Amino acid sequence: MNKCLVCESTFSPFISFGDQPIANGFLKEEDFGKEYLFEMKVGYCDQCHMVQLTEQPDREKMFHDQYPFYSSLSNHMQKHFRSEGEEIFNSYLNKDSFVVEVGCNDGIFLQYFKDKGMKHLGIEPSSNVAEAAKEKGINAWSTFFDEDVAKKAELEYGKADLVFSANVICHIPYIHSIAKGIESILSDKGVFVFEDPYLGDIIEKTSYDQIYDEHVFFFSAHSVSTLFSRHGLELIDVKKIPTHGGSMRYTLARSGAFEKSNAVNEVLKHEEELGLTKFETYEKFSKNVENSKKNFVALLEKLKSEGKSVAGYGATSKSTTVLNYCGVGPNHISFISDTTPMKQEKFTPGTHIPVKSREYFGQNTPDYIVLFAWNHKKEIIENEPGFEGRWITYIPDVHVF
Ligand code: DWN
Ligand code: SAH
Ligand code: ZN
Repeated sequence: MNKCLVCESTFSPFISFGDQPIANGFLKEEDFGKEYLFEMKVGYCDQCHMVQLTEQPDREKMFHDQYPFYSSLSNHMQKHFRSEGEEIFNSYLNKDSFVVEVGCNDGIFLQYFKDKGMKHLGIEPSSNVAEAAKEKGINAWSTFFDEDVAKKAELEYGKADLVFSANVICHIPYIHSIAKGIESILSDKGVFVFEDPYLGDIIEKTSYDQIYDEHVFFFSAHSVSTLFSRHGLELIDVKKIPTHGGSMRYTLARSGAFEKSNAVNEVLKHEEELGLTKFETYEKFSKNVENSKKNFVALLEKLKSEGKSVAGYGATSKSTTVLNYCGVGPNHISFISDTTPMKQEKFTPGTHIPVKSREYFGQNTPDYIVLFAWNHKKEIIENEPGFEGRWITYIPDVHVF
């Protein structure tokens, strides 16, 4: 039995992915023997509806001065965050507002507010990416956000009119400290807006690759409203967004400060219909994941027996779960192409597939390529008009296109 990180009720896991390494722990050959592994299991708490990992590595093992994910490498994501900044500004802010971002990475979201000359602060523990933000003139503190850091930020800059966070809140197990910090720094009419991969999409698409060490929570409107209402924050709006393979944007404010949009009740109702509040849904998901693995391995085996060459596109965190869970290594996939300099000439965590540059891919074109960065499909297909091989995906099921 495990204890819920939100409400402390006990629950049993519904799936195990076996031993998994640090998803972003790309490594050199001399470090192959020293990898940290943990058993990755996921459970559903029927008391507060939170889907969660039962165990997560220490935060310093994942977020440090060599964190290899740089948000701004995707042009589509840059556009997404610029228009999102604009939308939030028009709805809730003015030029004198103060904006705080939890997990600003290389500054992809704060850039818009910096360009407007607005007061802002990014809090980002991975110092290499925080440094990249600072080089763009963004004001950032390189530390883990929590209740104490929120107090320090308030002392130095005052109350925040917007606390924003994208793809970060679902990474933080000490969630009550985060909620308390946000509640304390928000101004009376301030809003807390955050987005994360949506549980409904994960279930519908069998996108089990969203499950890896960094993602401790898989949110729904049910779990988010239950969690934050314990801290006096009310879910006032929700919006489905297409990023990261299907996400939800949640807007919260002090209870009673704003009228609640109809969208909240609509999504809550939709979640009941999807079965997100029923354990059986997760048992079924677990079976779908096993099937996905069987089909993925069978396809790679078949291509191998036919003598076809297969590579990968995008050395994502998500691919670490797929490769390790399916037991797929350099025998099946000869290399993975990725534009991140910090990942290139290293090997994938656990399975040790070489990561190569886009130029290398251009010179070593395979017959088939597995799209591990499937969430960037549109951008990638646009960028690769000359690729004459076939693409493989495993979302929502294993197929070639
Ligand atoms: O939640 C998280 C999200 C925001 O980002 C983090 N925990 C870690 C990370 O997850 P991911 O690694 O699964 O993210 P992406 O955005 O799917 O990673 C894309 C990878 O593909 C990057 O390494 C860059 C690479 N890439 C590429 O080689 N060519 C990306 C694009 C768009 C390209 O054209
Ligand atoms: N917001 C960016 C980055 C997401 S990657 C985007 O959407 O693209 C997840 C980020 O969360 C990493 O940069 C990591 O360093 C940061 N992070 C992890 N724990 C955190 C914490 N306690 N406070 C602030 N940021 C945190
Ligand atoms: Zn719970």
